[in-house]
Amino acid sequence: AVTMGGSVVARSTPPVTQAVDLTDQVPAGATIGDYVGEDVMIPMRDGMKLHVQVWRPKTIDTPLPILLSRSPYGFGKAQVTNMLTASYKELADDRFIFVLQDIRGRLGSEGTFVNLRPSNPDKRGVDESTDTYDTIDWLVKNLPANNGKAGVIGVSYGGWTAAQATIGPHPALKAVSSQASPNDMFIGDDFLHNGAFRLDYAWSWVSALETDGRTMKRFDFGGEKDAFAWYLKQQDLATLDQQHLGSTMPSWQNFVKHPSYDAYWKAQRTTNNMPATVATPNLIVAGWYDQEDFYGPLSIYKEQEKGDAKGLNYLVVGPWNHGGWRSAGKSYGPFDLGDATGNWFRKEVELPWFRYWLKGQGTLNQPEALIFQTGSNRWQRLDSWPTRRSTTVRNLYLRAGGKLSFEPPRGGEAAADSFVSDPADPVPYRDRASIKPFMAEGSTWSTWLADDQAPFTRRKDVLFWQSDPLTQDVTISGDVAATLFASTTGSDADWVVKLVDIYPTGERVPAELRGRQRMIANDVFRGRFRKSYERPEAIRPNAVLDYRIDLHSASHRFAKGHRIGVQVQSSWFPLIGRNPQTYVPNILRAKATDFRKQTHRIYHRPGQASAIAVAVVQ
Ligand code: PG9
Repeated sequence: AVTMGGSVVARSTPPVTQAVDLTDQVPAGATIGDYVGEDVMIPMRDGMKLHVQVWRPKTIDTPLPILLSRSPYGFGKAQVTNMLTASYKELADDRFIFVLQDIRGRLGSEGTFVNLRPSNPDKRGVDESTDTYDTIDWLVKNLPANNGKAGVIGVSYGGWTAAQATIGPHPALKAVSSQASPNDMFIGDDFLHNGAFRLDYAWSWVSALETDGRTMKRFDFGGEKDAFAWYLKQQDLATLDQQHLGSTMPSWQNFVKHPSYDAYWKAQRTTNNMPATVATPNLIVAGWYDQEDFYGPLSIYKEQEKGDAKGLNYLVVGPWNHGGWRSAGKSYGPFDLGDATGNWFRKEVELPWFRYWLKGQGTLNQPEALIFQTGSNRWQRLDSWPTRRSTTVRNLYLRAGGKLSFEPPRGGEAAADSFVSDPADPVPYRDRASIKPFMAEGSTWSTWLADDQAPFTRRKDVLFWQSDPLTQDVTISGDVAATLFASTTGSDADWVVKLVDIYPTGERVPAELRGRQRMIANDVFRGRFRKSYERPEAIRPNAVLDYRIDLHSASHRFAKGHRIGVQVQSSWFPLIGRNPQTYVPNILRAKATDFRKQTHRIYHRPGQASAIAVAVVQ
């Protein structure tokens, strides 16, 4: 048995954090329901030993498959109990041998932790794939009563390790389910979006995870509950780790060292490392409201699809936040989802997936893409994603006078709208009162995308367009992308675009939803990367330039009587660190004097018609 001191914050989704005592991690011979637990140290090819908890049914008559989860967060007793009795109950009731592993350098495992350790193509060294290979090899050879088949499952960091398992896979690995895995930290997942730095997430996560390998310490904001105020006070982001934690944090310093899309980021891109020809069945799972890794699973699916001649790459997108399918999933914020979507997914999709591949039981009735349509609360079984079914890409034009319309602008209308973006007074990403650090006690970070977006339209630095009330339902299904024709008096700028569903105000609408603006698609783009993520450039002041902003995709029904809305702003704090609006080579090193107020303009005239392209179902 391993003995360790200290305390950790174990990942359970959602919410993010839960303190557990490691000494309590797995009492040898402990039981949870019908399962009995045991600690094992498994040797890797370089001699390091990695810690696992093995949980198996007390009596096994017929050999069972192994289901492996690998995580940097630790598996506390409370979390394992929750897994076996609730969040993985369907699988547990069906009987698998669960193996929960601390990845290299974390908690009970030896070696050095490297955040998203890049894959080692020649496999002469070690990486998460070789560690998975060695673990499975040991397990199938040594665990009593196993059937020689293994699967890997996990959410987020654990979803990423499931994706790594498919690289140079062990022959006993028969299927994975990579859930909410990040794909590219610079382009669209936890740490940056289109080159814009996710300040609170990056700081809170790195400071919690990298202070040491054994514990996960929530950063102490010195009693400051208002994360907005705390971050605004920080003058020197490049040395935040040294100032507040007394030493450098490897990931934080990498953010400082790699301000553009260089080899450091590309080496980490999950799909740059996954095999071009898909050989391991993968059930990729994503949530429309994933506040952390939404780009990841959708882009992994899309890229893997190119090499999926055998049809082993599948996609599920449900109405969930990060990991939301591990709980009931009856609602998201104030939005009723019509059914317990998480329970349904685990019973009807995830369990049959692993029963089929690991036990040879049942049939695989899995459509290529199982997509939940928000607004109508319907699952759709599609033969591709985006669907090739009858959709037409149509532009929703931003027009003069705050009008949003499928009709393009005509000459003679006002050509542009402008606003002043002041870095000293950035637009909060949520209502100020609810901005806590994302990991803080009582944080509602996990549902922030359900927040009503209407209050932001009252700010002068948020531009807003809305359609007339819809005379019939408008359903979109597929990619969403904005093209902004924009200028700034500065030499750099961020562009934030939100597509919202505006509920009517009538008496018949539940009070909480009346006039509410529901987020359907969103993202930020850092202007300096307009031509290339590799070679950022200053923006020419006052030049009208076009920016294409990927808003990912959506499957949503805007109901009759609702309106469609678009908001454009230039800051989103402290979700996104501020852009000084004066071009500096490295924004994390920007000085207070670099931050300047600037006027931004969004154009909507013929030839420069800013618009959001959506795939409208016919
Ligand atoms: N979103 C988290 C994460 C994944 C990978 C790297 C960094 C953070 C997570 O929930 O694990």
